[in-house]
Amino acid sequence: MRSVITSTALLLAACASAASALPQPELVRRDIETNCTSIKQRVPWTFLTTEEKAAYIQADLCLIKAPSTSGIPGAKTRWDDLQWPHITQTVTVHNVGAFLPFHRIYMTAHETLIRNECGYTGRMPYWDELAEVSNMAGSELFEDQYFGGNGVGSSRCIADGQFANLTLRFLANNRVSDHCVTRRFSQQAFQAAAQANINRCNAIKTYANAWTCWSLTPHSAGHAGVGGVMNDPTFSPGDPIFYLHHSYLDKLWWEWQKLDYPARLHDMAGPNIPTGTRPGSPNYPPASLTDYFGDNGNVTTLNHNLWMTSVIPNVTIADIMNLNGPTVCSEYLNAADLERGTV
Ligand SMILES: *[C@@H]1O[C@H](CO)[C@@H](O)[C@H](O)[C@H]1NC(C)=O
Ligand SMILES: *[C@@H]1O[C@H](CO)[C@@H](O)[C@H](O)[C@H]1NC(C)=O
Ligand SMILES: *[C@@H]1O[C@H](CO)[C@@H](O)[C@H](O)[C@H]1NC(C)=O
Ligand SMILES: *[C@@H]1O[C@H](CO)[C@@H](O)[C@H](O)[C@H]1NC(C)=O
Ligand SMILES: [Cu+2]
Repeated sequence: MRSVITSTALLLAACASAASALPQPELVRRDIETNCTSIKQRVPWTFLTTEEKAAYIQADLCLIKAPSTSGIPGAKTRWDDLQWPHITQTVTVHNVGAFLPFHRIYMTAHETLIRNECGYTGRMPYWDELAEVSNMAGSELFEDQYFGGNGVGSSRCIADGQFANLTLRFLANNRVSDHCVTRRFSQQAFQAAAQANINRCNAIKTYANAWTCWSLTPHSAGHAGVGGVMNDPTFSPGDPIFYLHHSYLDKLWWEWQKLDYPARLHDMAGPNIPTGTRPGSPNYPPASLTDYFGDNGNVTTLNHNLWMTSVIPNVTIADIMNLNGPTVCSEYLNAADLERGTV
């Protein structure tokens, strides 16, 4: 891990020359001392080495080829097993305070599987959406040797890239039916990744108000920009690009948390059932989902249980609030720092 002295020196140097009144997350110290001993790095996709890129794709393909071990009806592969926590809990992990925490631990669930079951040893990539906001379709991610490009024809199935033949199983409401990975690129929808939308969220002081901001435009950019499977609230993790998008969103939340350190390490709030969903209505979550929250009320708390079905053990929101803590034990590196060679 990089020394605290280096980070502090950087911070002081940066503050001295900072002219803007806007929050500047990249200038905030990144390393927070914890019991996490071998911190794992997350870098923009384009900063992975060629070997890491190939190994990362191979690791996802390994999960796609490996037989399911979960016993979930309809699951055939480990990729299906990994999708299940998101499929079966869609109504209680979106439009709620636990939205960002759930997706933070979900990134770790994916990382754990590719490292433990598929031998991935590289750094984890995120999609640096802001850097690519002017030309999403031109992203290196969509090249043939990686994630492939836009959907084609009336089916919108992807026809090139390393996941061209990926068959997904799960649809909404736990239904099972084989389908392909579809995409329908929209550069217009991707514009939501713009800096102004990030600034707007960073200017909000409490999680109670900030979580909805993050869940709107910065979140919609990757989903609606890629379109197809990615634009479905339930089965979007079927497209391997999902993990790079949500890791980026997680980075944005983490940067917001560090804007008021350490207070925001413990700032949790928001409804635990989507607002406007009334008890007794057809979309009200069943007791099988709500009974395990552990919130003792209708507000999301640090005590909230995050369930990754059989993929990795349950944790609470308290466990994942500190990205550098022992549960996630990761840090995000910015393109600018990597280019300057300061990390
Ligand atoms: C680190 O671990 C020690 C011993 O297990 C514990 O007492 C301490 O609270 C932990 N510190 C953090 C920051 O988690
Ligand atoms: C997909 O399947 C087709 C037909 O079997 C095959 O030619 C192609 O190489 C496969 N592509 C990938 C990326 O596996
Ligand atoms: C929780 O319920 C109370 C009482 O019905 C309500 O006033 C409050 O707005 C609710 N809070 C959330 C976060 O839904
Ligand atoms: C994890 O959470 C789920 C959902 O509440 C629960 O059914 C399961 O028993 C929990 N697992 C453990 C080991 O506590
Ligand atoms: Cu989601």
